[in-house]
Amino acid sequence: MRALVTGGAGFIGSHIVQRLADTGHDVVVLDNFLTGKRENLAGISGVRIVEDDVRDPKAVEASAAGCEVIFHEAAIVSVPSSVERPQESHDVNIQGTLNVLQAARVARVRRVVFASSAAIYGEEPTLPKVESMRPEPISPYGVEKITSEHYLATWSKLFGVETVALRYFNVFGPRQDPSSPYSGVISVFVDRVLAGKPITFFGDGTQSRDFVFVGNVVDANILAATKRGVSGGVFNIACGARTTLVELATLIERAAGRTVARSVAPARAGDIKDSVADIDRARAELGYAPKVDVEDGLRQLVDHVRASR
Ligand code: UD2
Repeated sequence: MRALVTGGAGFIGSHIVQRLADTGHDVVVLDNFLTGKRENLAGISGVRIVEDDVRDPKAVEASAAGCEVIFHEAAIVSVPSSVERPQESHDVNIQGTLNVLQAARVARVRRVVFASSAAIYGEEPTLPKVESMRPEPISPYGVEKITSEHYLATWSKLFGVETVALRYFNVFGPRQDPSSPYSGVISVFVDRVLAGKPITFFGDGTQSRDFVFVGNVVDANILAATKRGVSGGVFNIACGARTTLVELATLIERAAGRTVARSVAPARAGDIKDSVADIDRARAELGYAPKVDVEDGLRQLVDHVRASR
């Protein structure tokens, strides 16, 4: 098949592109290269790269022509930047999704698979998070993701475009950029441990997350693109297991074969204490199973970062 991956030069997008290309599919990448990198696609053959923006409906429409599936990964992924610059975040994360859905309609794309987020659950304290819970986003980013989900479900009802939304929890793996102040904690800790530098817990390190290796997320995307009878659905994508930051630091040190100093700093404003997903729906309806657990994923990541230095 031919597939369009928006944000295909980014962290998660480039892994989807790689899997598609490795399994013989034609891939079109639409990326504005603001945070995506050409080097993320280096060595992947059979990929057509379009340098343009999801905010431009014509660009999305042209890229979608002849595609059977769209994986919509393009987004401004930072919660804090959505708070600081809500208009820009809105334009990319909501208008971008609408443009993708319209392009899918015009180009008669069979299915759109969308990168949603655990951020839609917001302050809802119940654990684990189940898809049937009422969304209570507490950031513009969360609002943008749940709004996009509503657009997807509506396009599937109104226009027959098949849609699936995947609510990613804390995704980690190779190519996640550790250099921004809001980089995922695993990318930061791995970078620092391998450099022998101290790590900092924002808070006391007892907060927990459901960390999921990017390879599992790619598996979920392929299933979401191909499984029959799931159109209009939303699915948590995680491991269904909780790891505290203190446990995480120890696992990373073990994988790296060295220890570093640990310090604490004040908790980040708006930080949630614990997050873990119920993944029963994804297991039952998509046939999803996380093949790589957190420990294995950390080992793969440490090896990758070490080799690329
Ligand atoms: C994740 C997603 C975000 C959104 C959100 C929804 C990532 C990278 N971000 O944010 O896009 O979906 O979930 O709830 O997956 N921390 C430290 N030290 C550090 C860096 C981070 O203690 O050097 C803490 C941080 O305060 C937080 C935890 O680690 O308690 C995880 O932080 P994160 O930025 O990796 O991810 P999160 O859960 O805030």
